[in-house]
Amino acid sequence: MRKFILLTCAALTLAACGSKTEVSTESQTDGVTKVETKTNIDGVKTHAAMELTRYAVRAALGQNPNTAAYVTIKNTGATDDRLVSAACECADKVELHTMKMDGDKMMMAPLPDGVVIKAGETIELKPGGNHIMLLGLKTRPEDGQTQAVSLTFEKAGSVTVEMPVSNAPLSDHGAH
Ligand SMILES: [Cu+2]
Repeated sequence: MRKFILLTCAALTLAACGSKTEVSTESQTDGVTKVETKTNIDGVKTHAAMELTRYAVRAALGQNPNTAAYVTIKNTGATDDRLVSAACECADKVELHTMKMDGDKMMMAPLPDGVVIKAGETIELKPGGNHIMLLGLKTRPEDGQTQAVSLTFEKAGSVTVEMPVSNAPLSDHGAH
């Protein structure tokens, strides 16, 4: 019996060694939003961090049920990461999209695996390129307002950004 108890204790001790701590923080000042997550799994430390700038939502146009959002993301952490998804209370569905040629036409295409951002790298979601697609608008973002949009990264965690809404986001005058 005594032997059995000792074994149980040994198992518990091992389980306690398999430790994981995770600390996430986010901050937003002057058009710069930061999110970072530090994890320590069994002594292996990961520091994932993103800096978000140049974000904007295109104002809903006429009867168009959809619109788009844009952001520049710099991976300031020590690990490669991935923008997995985005979300907005304003829309039924939010997708990450890219633009690609279909014959001689530029078409949008979903990015189901999200967008990889290597450590130190910066990606731009911008008019004419990769973007956040807000589908089936439930509320219609208007020029001059702000709209909360959430981004989720595989390692850095989730962050909600108050994005300015504009008829010409990032001073681009072309239509989405
Ligand atoms: Cu799109």
